[in-house]
Amino acid sequence: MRADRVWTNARIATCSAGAEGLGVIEYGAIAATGGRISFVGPAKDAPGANEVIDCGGRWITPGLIDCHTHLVHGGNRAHEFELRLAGATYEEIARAGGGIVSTVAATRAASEADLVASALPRLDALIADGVTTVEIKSGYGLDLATETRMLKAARQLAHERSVEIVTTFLGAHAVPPKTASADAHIDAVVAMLPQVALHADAVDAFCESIAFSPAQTERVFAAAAAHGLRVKLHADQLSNSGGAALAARYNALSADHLEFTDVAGVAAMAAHGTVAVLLPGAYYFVRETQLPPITALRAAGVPIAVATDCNPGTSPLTSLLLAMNMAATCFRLTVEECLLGVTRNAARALGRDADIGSIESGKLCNLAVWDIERPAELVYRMGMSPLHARVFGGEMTGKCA
Ligand code: DI6
Ligand code: FE
Repeated sequence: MRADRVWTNARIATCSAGAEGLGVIEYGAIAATGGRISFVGPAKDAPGANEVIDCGGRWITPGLIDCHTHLVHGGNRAHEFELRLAGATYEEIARAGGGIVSTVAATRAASEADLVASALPRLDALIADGVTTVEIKSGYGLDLATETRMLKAARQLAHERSVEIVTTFLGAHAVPPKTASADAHIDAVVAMLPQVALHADAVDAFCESIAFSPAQTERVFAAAAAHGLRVKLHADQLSNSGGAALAARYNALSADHLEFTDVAGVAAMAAHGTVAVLLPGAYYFVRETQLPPITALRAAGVPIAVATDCNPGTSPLTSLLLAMNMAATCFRLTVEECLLGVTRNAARALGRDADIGSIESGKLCNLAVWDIERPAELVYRMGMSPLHARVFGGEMTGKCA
């Protein structure tokens, strides 16, 4: 069958699950029909097409996936950054009423249009790194109206740019001001779920000594399950509260951060197929020294993803390529682990692996075309994107000639 478009003369890292390593095809071609991949293989076997694009030997990877961000929020926290430079800790700032709640005030004051407008430059930065799918969490509204507005703004971004947006309800991010207790806020989060479920693809929580206990997290997870939503968790970032094991017990798509996760947590994740999402930007920005249990995750065969955690407090990072570099430099991930971490495993962390994350027939034709000699260059550079073109749903969003 004649394809709509064929990209030929390319070196392809398919990142497909059945392949060795990155699943490289030298002298390869990819065909798109109706927005999906209809062929991937040696260029000599490619089908005829209405348009043939010669990639000049460039590399093609799946479009990158940033599977953990807080991209939509009001204001910024550059001032707190200055305070931290002067010696204050993240916990001290949070306990003194700064931190997340200061972003809550700025977000509550922002309209949906304001939220879209302020997120767009951050989204454009990710897109310039070859990103085609972005997960965006709520969690800076903490009331029904603002949480809903954040999720709607996030979904609106998919109409502003050629990008797929996956939304996550993070109502249990912090206890909002003037709330009697953390338990009272969990009551409110559970009550919000029926309405926010219309705008969210999954549910997340911040399980931590400065946020919510495992018991409170479980109440959120139970409510999410009752609404048919999969869960994820900010787990064991600042201390080990057994968050990773708790997430796994609820068949979470992912457990994220994991600096303080122990071997029992890793074993539980392996048993339940929960993806480990590593967030080296936050590790770097808060100057953490406790490394996530990389060796144990590898040994247990837990899929590892890498994301920016783009947020105003602990990771004001809008480069997924730099997150890959940090994962390699700080966490000693290999080039292959970094690239699979922002493609195949990131798709799995979003429950989207049937449609995205690798270059395979039937999946959406979301690609990144790179001006590089070898995949290691994607991890090696700091501050320059070698992106040549992006393909979203089979359509070129940049030139490739
Ligand atoms: N963990 C984090 O690192 C961010 N949220 C979370 O649950 C911090 C968000 C912020 O400080 O605004
Ligand atoms: Fe986060």
